[in-house]
Formats: sequence, C-alpha cells, structure tokens
Amino acid sequence: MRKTKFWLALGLIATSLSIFACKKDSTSTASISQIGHKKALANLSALTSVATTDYELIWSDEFNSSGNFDSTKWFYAERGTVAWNKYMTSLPAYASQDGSNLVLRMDNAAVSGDPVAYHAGGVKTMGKFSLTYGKVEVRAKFTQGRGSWPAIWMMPEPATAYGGWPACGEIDIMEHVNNESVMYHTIHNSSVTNANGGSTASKSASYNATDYNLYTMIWSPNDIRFYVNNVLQYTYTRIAGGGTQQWPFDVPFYLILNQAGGAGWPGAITNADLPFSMQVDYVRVYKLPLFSNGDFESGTLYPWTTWGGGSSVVSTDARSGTKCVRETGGETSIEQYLTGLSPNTTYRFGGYAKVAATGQSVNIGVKNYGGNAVDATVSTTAYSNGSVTFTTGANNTTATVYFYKPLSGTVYGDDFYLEKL
Ligand SMILES: [Ca+2]
Ligand SMILES: [Ca+2]
Repeated sequence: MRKTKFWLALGLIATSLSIFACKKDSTSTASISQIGHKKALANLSALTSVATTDYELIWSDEFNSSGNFDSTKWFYAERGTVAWNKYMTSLPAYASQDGSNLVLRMDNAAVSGDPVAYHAGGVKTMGKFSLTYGKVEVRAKFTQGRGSWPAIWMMPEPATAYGGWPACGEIDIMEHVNNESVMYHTIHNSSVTNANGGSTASKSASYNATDYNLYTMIWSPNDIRFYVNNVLQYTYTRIAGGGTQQWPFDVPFYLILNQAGGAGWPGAITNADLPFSMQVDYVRVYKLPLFSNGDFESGTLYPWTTWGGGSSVVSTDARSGTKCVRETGGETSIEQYLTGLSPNTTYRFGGYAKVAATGQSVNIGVKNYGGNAVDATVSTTAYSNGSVTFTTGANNTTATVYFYKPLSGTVYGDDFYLEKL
C-alpha cells in the first residue's frame, strides 16, 4: 500500500473515532464472542470468560463405538489399480471400531470369492466432508513390517481439479513404510512431483513407534504446516506468483485413512510380518480462526506475513505479556490474510502501537475486503489504540489487515484484535 494524503486524513479520523470505539470494546460482549482472537480483547476489560482457544472444532470422529464405522462420515476406500488401493476391501473386518479406535487391518487371509493376495482396510470422507483451510489432528499408532504402508492423507474434491494428479494436489499428513524409524510429511502437485511419483516437497520426522502419536496439519492460505506431537516438522509455503501449479490448495480436500502395502513405495510384503494395522484414536478438524496471534505471545509472527525486512517479534516493550512486534529500518509491514469473513458485514480491526521517537508514525489498517483500504495512524510514544471499521463486499469473505510503517524509524505493536460489529 502507498501512503497518500487521503489515507492520512482517513487515518486521523479513524484514530479519533477509535476513542469512542474502544469504549464499546469493553462492553459489547455479544459481538466480541464472535471474534477469532479473544485474548487481546480480554486485556481491554474483564472479559476473560471469552478467552478460549482460537480454533473452532467443526468435524470429528472419536471412534469410541464398536463394530462398523460411522457411515454418515466415512465410506470404504474402493479398490483401484494403483499401488495404495490395489488390495482395498469393503469387508467390515478390515475397517471397524474396537470401542476406542478405528482399526484398519491388512493380512493375507483367504477370502471366498475375492482371490487377491492381500486384503486391506481404508476409509475416506469423499462426498461427505471436505475442507478448505483449517487444522486436522489425527491421533494414531500403527505396526511396522516389511511391505507395510499406513497413511493419513487428503485429496481434492473433485480429483479432476487442474487436470488430475499430481496437478490437482495431495496433502500427505503421515505416511510410513516398512520398518523405518521415521514417517513422512509430503506435498504433491505438478511443480514438486517427479516422473516416478516422488516429491521434492517431503520431510521425514521421527515418531514414537511403540505408542500413539499426534499428527497435525495446519493449512492456511499462506502455507501448510505439519506437526508430530505438536512439534513443527515441515512447512510448505505458497510462493507469490507460483500459480496453481505450485499451490493447488485453495479448493476443498477430503480425508483418507488407510492401511496399505505390498506395492509401490514399500515394495513387496514379507508375509511373516503380517498382519499390519493402524489404530486411529480420533480425527478432529478445526476451522482456522478469523484472526490470530494478535498479541505475539507465540514468539513468532505466524500467521502474519511480512515484507520490507524490518519486522520481528521482540521481548521488549510489550504492552501485554512479554512480547510484541517491532518494525524498524525503512518501509516495512506485517499483514494477516483473513478468510471466512461474512459478506456484507461490518468488522473492526484494531490494535495498540507506539513509536520510538516523536515525528514517527505507523498505520493500522485493512485492504482487499471489497472496498478502499482504510487505516488509522498512531504517532504516540506511549501505547495508544488505533482501529478501523470496514464492511465486506457482497461477494467478499477475505481481507488483509496490516500494521504498516511507511517511513524510517522504529515502532512497536501489540494486542491486535478483530471484532464483528
Ligand atoms: Ca477414540
Ligand atoms: Ca504481547
């Protein structure tokens, strides 16, 4: 964004309005309850009761029943002709609940009327549930064995997007082969997948082979992050200008859980190692918060992005907690891309800022919401509030909020918030 006299004037108006606006922040609990980030607001008053997790659970299966899996959420992964699905079966014995897990099995037992060498279980949510952006948590354990290939992964709906695989994209939250001491996180698309089906966007990570592990994937418009037991292992980042070849991940993807093996990556099965199984304790899917990390207590800028090179989280000058963002050097900014906003709806975005020396300034604002960019200017050497209100367009569910320093100097920001009015 470019600074103009017009925006400066708007900013001053918005800053003066925000004195009134701030008052409403501390009394309007009904609207506050609808906001993504609540901790910063809680700092404004005694609203600690609304300080809950930023992620909202939207779909889950705890697999705490016995017998068949819940057919309103899943159905069998069908047998196909590629390595992972060539032994899939819809026999319940290979995909059922044991009272606390979904158990997906693979063995070489003879099945009357289906004379293939192996049978394996897998389930998917295709046509029943899919998501675009969000957090997926899967707690699972699985056996090792020569030829085994358990997987927790996602495919787009429809799979013909962008011309089929691998251009359509694939998100592999967890794959394991054979007796390896590591599992793999992998992204597929036409820019990272080679001729033999491998991917350059893949990272192995250690896991506890004798117990359950928590596999988490957080998918935002900016990147896809993979965690094992809450430790970040791999980040696949959207490249500006990379197009759908590099980022086919703005469409719905569904979940697949399967025990596979005996073909492709792991190679042949050693029958003495059978049976193979994966036990899935739960799958939990969360919606991304509308806005998050407004107080920087996470110690990182994520999910804010930055340009200009002068922005970082620091442990001095915080308004709340122990951390805030500092922008120093020349023109620099942090931005957060918001998704899931309601169309034709008015929001307030605000925060607290201060400048290191009189004469400097910083802007708190929003752009790309369906109207002209608006910002509020803060130029005080003690923390003061700046906020703007904006109304999304009839077809707009996204916006970009920013904390933008147009000139040289050093500024600090903390306790940013988004409020639905
Ligand atoms: Ca369970
Ligand atoms: Ca803080």
